[in-house]
Amino acid sequence: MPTIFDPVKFGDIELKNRIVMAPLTRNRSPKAIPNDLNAAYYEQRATAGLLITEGTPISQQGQGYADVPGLYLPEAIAGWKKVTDAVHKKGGKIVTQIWHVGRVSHVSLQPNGGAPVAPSAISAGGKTYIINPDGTGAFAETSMPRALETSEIAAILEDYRKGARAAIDAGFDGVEIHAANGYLIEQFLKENANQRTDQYGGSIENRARFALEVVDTVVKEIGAGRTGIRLSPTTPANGISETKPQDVYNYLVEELGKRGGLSFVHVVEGATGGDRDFTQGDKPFDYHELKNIYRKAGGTGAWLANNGYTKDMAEAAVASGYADAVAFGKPFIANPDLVERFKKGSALNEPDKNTFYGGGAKGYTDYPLIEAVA
Ligand code: 8OZ
Repeated sequence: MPTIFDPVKFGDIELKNRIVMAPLTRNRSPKAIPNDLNAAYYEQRATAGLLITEGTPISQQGQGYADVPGLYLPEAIAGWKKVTDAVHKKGGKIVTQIWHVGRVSHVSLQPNGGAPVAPSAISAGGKTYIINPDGTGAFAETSMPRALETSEIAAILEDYRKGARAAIDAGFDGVEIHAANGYLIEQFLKENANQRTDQYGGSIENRARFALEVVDTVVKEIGAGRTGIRLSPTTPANGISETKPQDVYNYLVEELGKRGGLSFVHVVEGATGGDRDFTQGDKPFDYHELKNIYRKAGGTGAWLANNGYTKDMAEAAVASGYADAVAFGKPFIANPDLVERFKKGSALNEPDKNTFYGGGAKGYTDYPLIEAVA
C-alpha cells in the first residue's frame, strides 16, 4: 500500500513523494516578470514532491489580473529560470500552470485596451484586479468579452504551443494546462458560457474540442509525459455553470485517456477552495467514476486529487489506490515545510487570507518552519 511519502512517477517526471503544491495565485510579480522573491518562495517549498506554479498567462490576451507572472516576455522566461534553478538545486520538481483567462479580464489588461475574448459574448459577471494609471491597485468588474471567430482559435493554440515551449526553455519539468475554475478552456466546456454554433459549441463533443486541441498542441510540442491538466468539474468559479457535469467530464477524460501517457490529471473536487460537496446538475458528482473512465480508456497519467484534503484524507486516498498523489493549496501557503510537518505529525501554521494576493514578503516567504516554532 503506497503512502503519501513514497515516490511516484508523473509521466516523465519523478516525484520524491506524493505531496504536491497546488497552483496558487499570489500577485507578486509586477509587470508579469518573476523575481527573486518569487524564487525564494518556491525554493522554500521544494521538499514537495512537485510544485505547480500559480497560473501563468501564455499571452497578454490570456492575462486577467495585475501582477501575475507570465510566460510571454523574454524577461519573464529569464525570471522563471531563477525560480526553476533554485527549486532544482534543492532537489525539487516544478511545473508551470499555463493559463488563458478568456473572459475573466479587464480591458486595461488587454492588448490595445481591447475586449477580452471568450467563446461567446457573455460576461463572467465577476471581479478582477487591475492597476490604475496612477499605479494604485483596484478591484474592477470583468469587462464584456467579444466572441472569438472560429478562424482566431488557431492563433490561441499557437500561443499555448509557445507557452509550453517557453516553459521548457525556462527550465520547468513540464506544464499543467489550466482547464479549471471558469477560465477560457472551461468557458468552452460549460454550457452557460458557450452559445457557439460552430464546431466548438453545442454538443459535448464540440464543447470539449478546444480543450482537447490545447492538449494535443502542448503534447506535440513538449511530449505527453511532461503535460498535465487541471479540471474542476463542478466549481462555480467565475460565473460558470453546467447542468450535466458528469456527462461533460466523463467524455473529456475518456478522450484524455485515449491519448495514453499524460503526466497527470489534476481534479479539483467540489468548489475550488471551498465546499468539497458542492455540485451542479441533478446528482452528486462521482470522481471515482471519472477516474475509472480515464483508466479504462487507456490513460496512464497520475491521478492527482485536490481540494480541502487533510493529511488523513490524503493518506486514505493514496492508500486506497484512488489518488496517486494529493495537491494541497492553503496548507502550502502557510507551511513551506508541509512535508516534514506531515511526517512528524506537527501542527500546521494557519494561512493569513489578508496576504494571499499582492504585497511582498509578508505572508509569502515569512511563515515559520517547525524548528522556529518549537
Ligand atoms: C485566485 C485569484 C485569482 C486567480 C484560479 C488562477 O482560480 C486562479 C485565481 C485564483 O484558478
